[in-house]
Amino acid sequence: AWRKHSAAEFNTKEEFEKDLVRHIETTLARSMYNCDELAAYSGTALAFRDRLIIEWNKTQQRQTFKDQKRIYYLSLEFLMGRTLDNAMLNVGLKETARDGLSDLGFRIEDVINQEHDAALGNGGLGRLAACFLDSMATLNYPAWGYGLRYRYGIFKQEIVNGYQVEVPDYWLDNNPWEFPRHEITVDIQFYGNVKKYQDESGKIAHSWEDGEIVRAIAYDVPIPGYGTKTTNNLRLWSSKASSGEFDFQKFNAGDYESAVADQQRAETISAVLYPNDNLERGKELRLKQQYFWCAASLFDIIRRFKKTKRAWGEFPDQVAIQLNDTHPALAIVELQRILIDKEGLEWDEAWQIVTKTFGYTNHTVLPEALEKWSVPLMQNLLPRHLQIIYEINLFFLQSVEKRFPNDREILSRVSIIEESHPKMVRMAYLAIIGSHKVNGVAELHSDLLKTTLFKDFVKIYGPDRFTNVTNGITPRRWLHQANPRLSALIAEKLGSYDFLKDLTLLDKIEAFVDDKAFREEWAVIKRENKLRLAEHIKATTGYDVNPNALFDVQVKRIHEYKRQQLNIFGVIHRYLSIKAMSAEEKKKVVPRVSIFGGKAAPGYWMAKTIIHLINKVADVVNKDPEIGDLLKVIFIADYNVSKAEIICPASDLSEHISTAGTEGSGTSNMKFVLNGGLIIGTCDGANIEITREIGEQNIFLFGNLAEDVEDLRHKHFYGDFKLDPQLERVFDAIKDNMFGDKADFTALTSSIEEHGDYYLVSDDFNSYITTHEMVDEAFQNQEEWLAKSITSVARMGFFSMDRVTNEYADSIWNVEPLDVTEET
Ligand code: 26Y
Repeated sequence: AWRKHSAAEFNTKEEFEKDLVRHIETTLARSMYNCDELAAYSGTALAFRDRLIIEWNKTQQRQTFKDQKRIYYLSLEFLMGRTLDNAMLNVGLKETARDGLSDLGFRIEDVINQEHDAALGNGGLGRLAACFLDSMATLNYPAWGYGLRYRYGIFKQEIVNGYQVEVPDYWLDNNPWEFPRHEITVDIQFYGNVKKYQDESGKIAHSWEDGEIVRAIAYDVPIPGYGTKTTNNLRLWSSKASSGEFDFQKFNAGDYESAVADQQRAETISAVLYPNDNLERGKELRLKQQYFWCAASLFDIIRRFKKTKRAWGEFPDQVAIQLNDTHPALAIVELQRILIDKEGLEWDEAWQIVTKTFGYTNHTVLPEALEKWSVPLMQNLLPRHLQIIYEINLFFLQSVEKRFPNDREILSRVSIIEESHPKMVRMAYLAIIGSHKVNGVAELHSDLLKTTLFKDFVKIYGPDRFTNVTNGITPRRWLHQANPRLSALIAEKLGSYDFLKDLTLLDKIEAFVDDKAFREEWAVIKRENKLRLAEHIKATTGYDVNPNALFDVQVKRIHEYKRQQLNIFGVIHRYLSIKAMSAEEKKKVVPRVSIFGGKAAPGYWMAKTIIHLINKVADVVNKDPEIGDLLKVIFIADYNVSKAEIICPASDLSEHISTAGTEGSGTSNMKFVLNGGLIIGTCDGANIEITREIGEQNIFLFGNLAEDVEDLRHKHFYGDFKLDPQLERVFDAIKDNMFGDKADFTALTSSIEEHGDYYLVSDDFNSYITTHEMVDEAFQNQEEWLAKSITSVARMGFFSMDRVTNEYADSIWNVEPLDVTEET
C-alpha cells in the first residue's frame, strides 16, 4: 500500500509533463518561461530518475531478502556514456517523453544531447564493464559494480593544428544520476609499519600500524535493466581526508594550511582516471587508487556478508568477485589479510576462501600492458600486503617445487616476484594464483594465453583453471538506442522487440533477405544514418562529405598494434593512385570517406604522431581539386560513447586491422556488424569468431596469421626485411613533404624501415591494399552488398552481452538470476 504514496510513477504523457514541470519549477527552481534545453534535460532526467529510484530500492530489498549469491564486478573503468536515453528505453517510456517534450516545444534528441558522457574509462575494457552492468540487470542477476568516482574522466580531445590537445573532463556538476551516501564510509590505511605480536592463544599475529588514513565515501548509481524491474547498483568511491583527531589538532594549533594540504592530498586519490590504455606506467598514485578502491569495496562486501551471520566458509557461496584485468588484483591480498589478521582464520582456510571467491579476466597479451609494481614502492605503501604476497608466493613455489622437483627454471619463471632491479610484483601471476578461474576474451586470445603468457601455469594447475568467454555487446545500447530505425524495422518483421532480450532471434530476419520492400527500407535507414553522421562531420570539421560515398571507419584508441598507421598509409596510397589517373579512369573510382577517431594516451608520442599524420593528410586531400568527392579524410575529434552511437550505424565498412595475435577481442567490430556495416580485418581477436558466425563471404579478411608473426619478427630482426614497394611510394610522398614537414613523421616511417617493423605494417601492406580493391568492387554491386549486410546482422546473435553474462554466471560465478515475477 505504501507504494501508492509515490507520486513518481508517471505512465502517461500528461503525468510525465506534470512531473517534468514540477521538477523544473521546484527541484531546479526555474521558471517554465525561460526553460532552455538544459533545464528540459535536467527536468526529464529527474522525472525518470524518480522512477528508477523506486525500482532500485525495491531491487535492493528483494536481493537482501532472497539472500542469494551476489556478483561483484570490480573495475577501475566504467565507460557508461549517457544515461537518460537508455533509462527511457529501458522503462519503455521514450515515446511518452517525446510527446510530452514536444508539447513543451522541445525535440527529444536535442534534450538528450544536453547530457555529458560519463566517461570513466579508456576504451574496450571500460565499455565491457558498462555492458556487463546492463546485462546483469537485464537478466536479473543480483550484481554490484564497484569502481572509483573520478572527478575527471578520460580527457576531452581537441585537435589544434593537427595535434591532439587534452582538455580536462569535469563531468560532475549537476549530474542527476549519482547519489552521495555520506553515511557509507570506509577508512583506508596507507604506509605505516607491521608489528608482530603474540595473541591470547600464543599465536604469532600481525598488525599494521600508524601510517595515514584516507576516507572512502560511497556514491551510488542506479543501473536499470531492460524490460525488467531489476535495478542494480554501481558503487563508486570518492576519497576525502578522514576527519580524525589528527586534522582537528592541526586546525586547533593554527596549522590551517597544512590541514588543507592533507585534505587535498587525500582527494587526489580519486581525482583523475589514468588515461593510459594498454600501457603500464607504475605510478605510486595509481597503486594508491587501486588499494583504496579494493579495500573500500571489500570492506563493503564483507559488511554485507556479516549481516547474514554466516560462517566464513560460506563466503564463496555468497560472494563472487570478478577482477576486470589485474587492476583490482590487490583485492586478493586484502581479503587474505582481513581473514588472517582481523578475523583470525588459519592461512590455509583463508586461502581456500580467497581462491574460491575470485575470478580474473585477462584482456591483453601485450607485455607493455601487464602490470608490475616495484617491491620498494609496495613495501612503503602497503607493507603488510607485501609480506602476504611473499607468503602466497612461498607456498605457491613450494607446491610447484614438489610437483616439478627437477625443473629449477620454472620456479623463477612463475614466481610472483620478478628478480630484477628493483624487484617487481607481477600482478597477473598474483591474479592467476589467487583465482579459481582465469579467462581470456576471445578464442584466439585465450588460446594464446594458454600457449604463451600463462603456459607454465597451465602445466601447474591443469587446463581447467583457464577458459574463454568471448566478449559481447549490449544490443540495447548498440542497436536499439544507437539505431532506433533499424531496431524498429527488425521488430516489425519479427513481430516484437523480443530480440533485444534474446539476440539469437535475429536469425529470423535472414528469411527476408530477398524481400524487396525490406531491403529498400534497410538501405534507406543506412542512408539516413550516414546523413546524420555527415551532418555531425560538417558541424565539427566544416567538411562536406558525399553520403553516397563508401564510409570507411576506424574508431578506437590510437595504438601502434591497432595499426591506424596502416590505414592512413593505405589512404595515401589511394590518394596517389587517384592523382595518377586519367579523367576516364577516375570515373570508375568508388568514392570514399575515410573516417578516423580515437584518443592517444597523452604520453604516447608515436600514437600522437599518427593522429598528426591523419590530420595532415586530411588537410591536403580534402582541399585537392583533382580529388573532389573521390576521397575525403576525416578525423572526428573526441571519440567517445555518444559519438560511437552516431558513427556505428553510419558505416559501410569498418577497420579492425590489428597485427594478428595482438588484439584481445575487440568489441567495436561487433557494434559495426550489428548495425549493418561490413568489416575489413585481420585474423585477430573476435574477428575470427565473427567470420565463423556470419560466413567468410561476408567479411574482408587479409594479412598474415598469428602463427606467422613470430617468424616474421625474427626475420626482420636479423635484417631480412624489404619494404613493400607500394608502401615505399607512400613513404616517398611523405619524404617529399607532401603532408608538411617530413621530419614530423620520421619516427613513424623509420619504425618500419629501420627498426624492425614490429607490427608488420609492410608485410601486410600489399594484402591490405588488394583487399580494399575487393571492397571497392563489392560496393559497386549494391544489391549484393545489401544482402551481405542483412545476412551478417541476422547471424550476430552470439555476440550479445547476455550470452557472455550467462557464460560467466555458469562457468565462473556459479550464480543464478533472481526471480522477479512475484512481488516481494
Ligand atoms: C595497466 C593499465 C595501464 C591499463 C589500463 C587500461 C592496461 C590496459 C587497459 C585497457 C585495456 C583494454 O581496454 N583492453 C581491451 O579490452 C577489450 C575488452 O575485453 C578487448 O576487446 C580489447 O581487445 C582489449 O584491448
